[in-house]
This record gives sequence, C-alpha cells and structure tokens, in this order.
Amino acid sequence: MATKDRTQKAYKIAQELYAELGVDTQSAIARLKDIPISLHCWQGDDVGGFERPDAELSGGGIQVTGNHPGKARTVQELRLDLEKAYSLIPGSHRLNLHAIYGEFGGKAVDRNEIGPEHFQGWVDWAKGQNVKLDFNATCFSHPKADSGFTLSNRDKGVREFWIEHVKLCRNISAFFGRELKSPCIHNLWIPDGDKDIPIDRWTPRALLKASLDEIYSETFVASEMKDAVESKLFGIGSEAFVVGSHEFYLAYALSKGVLPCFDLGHFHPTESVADKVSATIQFCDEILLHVSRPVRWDSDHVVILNDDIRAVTQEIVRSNALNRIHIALDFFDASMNRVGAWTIGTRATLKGLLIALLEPTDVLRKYEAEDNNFARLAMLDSLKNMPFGAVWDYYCLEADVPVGTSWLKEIQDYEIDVTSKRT
Ligand code: RNT
Ligand code: ZN
Repeated sequence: MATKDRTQKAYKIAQELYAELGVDTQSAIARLKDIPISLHCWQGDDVGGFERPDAELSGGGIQVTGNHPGKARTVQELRLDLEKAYSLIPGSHRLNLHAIYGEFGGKAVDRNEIGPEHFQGWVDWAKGQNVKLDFNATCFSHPKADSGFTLSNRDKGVREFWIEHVKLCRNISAFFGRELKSPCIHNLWIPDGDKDIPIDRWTPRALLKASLDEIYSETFVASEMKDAVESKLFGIGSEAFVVGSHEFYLAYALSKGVLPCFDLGHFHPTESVADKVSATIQFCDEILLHVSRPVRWDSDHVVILNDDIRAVTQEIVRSNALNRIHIALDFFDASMNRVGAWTIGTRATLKGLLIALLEPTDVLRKYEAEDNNFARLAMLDSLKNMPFGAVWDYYCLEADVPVGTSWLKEIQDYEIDVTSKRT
C-alpha cells in the first residue's frame, strides 16, 4: 500500500480510538500547528559563528565534542542547512540567532560594535522563509571572557564592555521584532563562575545584579522584544560556583518582569523542570524554555522523545500555558550529521507536544478530583500504548513533510550531495 493511503488508514483508526476517550485528534493537530519552536542556529556549526573564518567555541562553560565532517562554514551554508531542516519539520518555526552569527563583511567587528546592519541579511532571509527571529548576546568565545567572568567581572572595564554588548543585542532584537512583526526573545546567558570553591559569592552576584540593572534600564515595547535570563547549576570549568544560579535569576526575573529561562540541562539530574512551569507561571506571565538533554556532565545532547520531554510538554498543555511558554531548542552535537540533529530534536519536541495534546486531560482531572487514584494511574499507563504515531504521521503527511522514517534518507542524500563536499 502506498504511504499516503496507509497513513490515512492508520490515522482513521487512531482517530476512532482517541474519540472513544473523548479526544479530538483534529483539534490536537490544529493546536500543534500553531506552536512555534525556535531552532538554534548554533547546532549548524558547533557554536562557531562568523566573526572570523575559523571561529570556534571557546571558554564559557560549554563544549562541543565530535568532528563529523560538513559543518556550515559560511552564512550561506548555514542558511541552506537550516532550510533543509525546516523542510523536514512540520509547522512554521522560528530561528534563534547568537550575536556571533552576524554578517561582518570580513571586517573585525568587536562585540561592542555590532548593530542591526550586521543582521539585515538574516532579516531578509527570514522574511523570505516566513521564519521569525530570536536572539542571544554572545558573552563567550572572546578574550574578554577568558577569565571566566563577564558581567560579574571585578574589572569595571570588562563589565562595561559586556554591558555595552548586551545593550546592542537588545537593540538588534527590537529591530528583528519590528521588521518581522513578531516579538523577538532576547535571552541572556553568561558563563560566569568558578571551577573551585570561592569564598566570596556575594560580590560577583552584586556586580551581576548591578550590570543587569544597567542593561535593562533601557525599555523596549513587548511587541518588539522581550528579555529572558538563563540560569545554570554548573558548567564545564564552573563546577563549584555559577554566579547566575537558578535562585539568582528567578528572583531577578520576578523582580524585574523579565522572563526566566529554564534550560532542561541546567538542573540537578533528579530535579524536574516540568514541575517548575506551573510553579513559576503563578508569578510571571511568560517563561522561556531551552529544550535540551543532559547526559551526566553535558547539558546539551540532542533532544529525543524521552520522559523529560513528555513531562515538560504535558505540564505546559495541562497548565493551559501554550501561549505563555516559549519553546526554544539548545543542543550541539558535532559527532553526527548536524542537520539530522536539528531534525531529530525538533521532531521529538513536537511529538512530545502532540502526545500531550492527545491526552484526555478532563477525564484524568475528574478521576483526580474524585480521589480515584487507581483510575488515574491506569489511564495514564494505558495512554502509553495509544497510537499517537499514526496521528503524527498523518500530521506530517498533511504538512507535506516526510512521513515515518523516510526523512532519514533525505538527510543521508543531503550529506552526500551537499555537506560531505565541504572540505
Ligand atoms: C549554556 C546555555 C546557553 C548556550 C547558548 C549557546 O549552558 O545553555 O543557552 O547553550 O547560548
Ligand atoms: Zn541554554
């Protein structure tokens, strides 16, 4: 049977089975279609950027491992790779840029010199692709970040340099939001921290707070840009102390009305980021998520459809917070095909959302209200073998992207035709 017929047949049966539970698969698909995922540009070139032809990630508590051939070396290659990834992912999505991905025309443009002019090319591309943009200041891979301290550096000159950089990045973000008519989320993550036990944790935090106050003293309209601040438990080379810890940034975000950013890889392994969603949105309007996968000491493995993804997507849907939680991806793996990595991670996140949208939440809520713990658990466990895959395949078919595993070959062909030729 042809893929199309088979997919439609399987969907019909799945639709019936879900309807028996009171779930309307069509409306789940319609809701999924409206959820944008912000793809991170930095998976395409191992967080290198375009400041110099051979730019590489350095310092900064994060690391890329692997040397799979074919990474994007130019802005054109990166865009081509992104277009390939978007063509394999159902729905309309966003692109998350970092400041080092500007088009600097072969000139040495320092971080305190960047402006919208370096990102006009991205805006033009985004308009053509119908993609909206998000942004990040880049406070790493730079001599002034080598000490491990940026906005919380004891040296006033270094702090001022980074303050200026972040201010310019917020301005570029507002430019994106205006041009593309969609608020750009500007996320701030800094690497600041210590490998070994500091005796003074207070001073760097006081300095960071003062730097942030200075940065956010300038206000932008929310229709153009929104700010987020990203915490971390520890990083590579900042194992003993991170200045911008969870408590620091959550308190800061709530007191200043900026968004907290929760990266799924930035917490203790037994801590649930899903649980933080309903807790935090009682006190703030919106949250940014960095969807990642921690594995031991790495916080940035390629996202797959695991229990963490299912839990966090369930929590968003059950909290009725789809319009308040912004979903961005954050992983970088140089050991495999990079376009494939984007596609795996984005499709996995969307699958998690679909499963959550296919849940008979009202039925479960009723059991819970009646203290019927048996029925709640039985239903939850039975739902695991519902045919969500048939609904997913049908959604892909309707969205005109490859169904099932057929996209693997597309990636492999792209590798043969395009990326393997980059030597
Ligand atoms: C680092 C943070 C941050 C980065 C990107 C490249 O631990 O997660 O979000 O991954 O800015
Ligand atoms: Zn992150």
